[in-house]
Amino acid sequence: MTLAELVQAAEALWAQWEALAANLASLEEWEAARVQLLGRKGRLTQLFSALRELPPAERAEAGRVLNALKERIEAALAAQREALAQRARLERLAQERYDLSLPGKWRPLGKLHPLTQVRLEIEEIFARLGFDVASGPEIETEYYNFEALNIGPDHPARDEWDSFYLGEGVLLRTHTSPVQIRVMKERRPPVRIICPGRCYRRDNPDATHSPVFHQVELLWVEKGLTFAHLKWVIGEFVRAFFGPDYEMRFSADFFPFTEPSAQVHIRRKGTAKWLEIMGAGMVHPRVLEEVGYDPEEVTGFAFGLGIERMAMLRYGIEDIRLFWQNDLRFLSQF
Ligand code: 2NL
Repeated sequence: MTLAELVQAAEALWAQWEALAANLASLEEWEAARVQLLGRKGRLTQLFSALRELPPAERAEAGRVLNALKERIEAALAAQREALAQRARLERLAQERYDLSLPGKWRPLGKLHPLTQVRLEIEEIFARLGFDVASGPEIETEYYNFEALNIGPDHPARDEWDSFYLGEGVLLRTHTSPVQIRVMKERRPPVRIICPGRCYRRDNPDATHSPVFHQVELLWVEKGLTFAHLKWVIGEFVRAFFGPDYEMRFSADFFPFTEPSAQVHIRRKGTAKWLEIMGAGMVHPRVLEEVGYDPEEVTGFAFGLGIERMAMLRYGIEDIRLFWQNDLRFLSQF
């Protein structure tokens, strides 16, 4: 091969590259072209090998020609690669474009269970009156659940059938009163608390009974408290929870842990039916003594209400089992 032939071959190679470059459609094709031209067995490499066949005097000139060609091809390849990459990016972006006419994904909003809503509402009412929220264990001993509350061993509520026993002297609490016993033993009067929580009784489920239910109990112990203060607190609650259209009535009742004891009814003004909303009373002196308070020095009152019952009265729900069936047609109404 002569120098002239080599220069011609180099020009032919450039012409070939230009034809090839015009048709490169993808990065894969670009890579194939690069290997064809610059690869270890590529055309340009072959031309460089041909240098050896030239007379030594012509090799420098031929080398310059080939190196210049190599630089041009490399620069052209780099430019081509950038153009192809840009095209690929634009194509991908075009495919990714959002179609704002597509329907959105429907994500239903969750909300609190009606019993939770009612509990929080009751907590807020009493928080405004200065009561703290206290809680305690659902697994209790007979002492806290019964004995400290003046419920002796022969009281019918101690019967196996009314409580879930987990072992000797250990049971699921049947009310939240044991929380109040625990708090009173920990603190000195004045004590002003409400105790919301889950309770358990061995009732057969029906429209008004559930073996698991929720209670809020209230306790206020301080010097000089009377039944009149109890009526005031309950009256404030009735007005806040049921509204101004209700009147309230107390009648005599009995609980081992209060004396005197009462049940409280409310009635919408102008209607006939009285609805029972809670049991209440002045804390029995024996209960005060049991927690280390002096009944000659302080008095207290307490009441207990069922959260399910409050929710049923408020919303006109006739079957307590609806709270546990988790039917969204029911739950979504609250
Ligand atoms: C009801 C009646 C009541 C109490 C709960 C109570 C707690 C202590 C001391 C005295 Cl530590 N009393 N709690 C008092 C009266 C009634 O609940 O029928 N609830 C649904």
